[in-house]
Amino acid sequence: MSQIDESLFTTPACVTRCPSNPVLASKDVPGEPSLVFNAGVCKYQGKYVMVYRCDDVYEVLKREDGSDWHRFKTWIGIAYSDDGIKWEAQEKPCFSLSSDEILRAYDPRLTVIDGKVVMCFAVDTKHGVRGGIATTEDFEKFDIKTMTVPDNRNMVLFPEKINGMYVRLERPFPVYSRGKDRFDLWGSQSPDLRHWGDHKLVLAVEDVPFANDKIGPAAPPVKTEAGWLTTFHAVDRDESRGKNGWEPKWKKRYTGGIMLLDLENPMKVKGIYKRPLINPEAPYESDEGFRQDVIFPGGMILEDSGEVKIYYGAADTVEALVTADVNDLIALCSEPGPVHE
Ligand code: BMA
Repeated sequence: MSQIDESLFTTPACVTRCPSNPVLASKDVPGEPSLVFNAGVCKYQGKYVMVYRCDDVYEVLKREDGSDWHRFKTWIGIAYSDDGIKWEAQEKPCFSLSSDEILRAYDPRLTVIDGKVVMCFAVDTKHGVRGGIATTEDFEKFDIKTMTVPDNRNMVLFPEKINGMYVRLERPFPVYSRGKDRFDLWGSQSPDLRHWGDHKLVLAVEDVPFANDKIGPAAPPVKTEAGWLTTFHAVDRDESRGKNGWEPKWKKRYTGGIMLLDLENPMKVKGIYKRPLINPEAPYESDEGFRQDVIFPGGMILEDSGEVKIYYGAADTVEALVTADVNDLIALCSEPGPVHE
């Protein structure tokens, strides 16, 4: 595994952390679940809507080395906001899945398309990790359209059909051919949200100078005149990293990256920023919580004013927000993208 140049790891000056970060945390949510993070966000029917992951510790076991092993129950909660900053979490969870086969659903992402909300989510099952896609109009009834074969997750849907097809980004896990955790960002398309095909490699780990482990899609893309602007997450691993957060060892760092995809052919990267867009630096990102040094974007809103709001899970513990001007984000994506077949 290649060592990475540490000087790459800064957050550009055009990105501003919200002064009231974290915007949602355990204390804001009924029942105060241990961790509140990795949310999807959209604007729907005049409100900002956030669906967030709750992980609640229900048992602490001991590992052979004496360290604690936390067992979590997971569900998805919902909050509403008038300004995208101050959130009101609702009493009832809005989504959870479990059966003999399905262990949990988590990491939701929201896209509004043709007046309907589409939620993509990850599903842990006894036979692997699957990516789910469901539609809803009220966040109470969800119609599950599809679940991928294992292993796949981090799916995000584009907010409009392109050349008549729904398009998604996704992250399969090729465990034999690419080496441990060397996972890339792919895309595919569908006529009906149910049947997916024409899979293409969009961005590989080696295309990202601040990743040496894996990458994946983050928040659903937003449309700009320059292209589809979209975040991704990037992971670098350092075997010398030790205890960091609750776990005895946490060798990874997660950063958020940004790129522009071609408007007509969204499987092609037009431009990319070769440094992190959001680097873990604030205490709630890098010093406190369950797994420190984790930035995991899941929601991105382009306001009419040109302000972009990017929501992200921080340290797998709380939900935070940064803002930037859309033109500054486009200007960052100035390096040419890779050419993949
Ligand atoms: C990924 C997912 C995310 C999580 C991240 C950092 O593999 O499990 O849900 O936020 O790791 O722990």
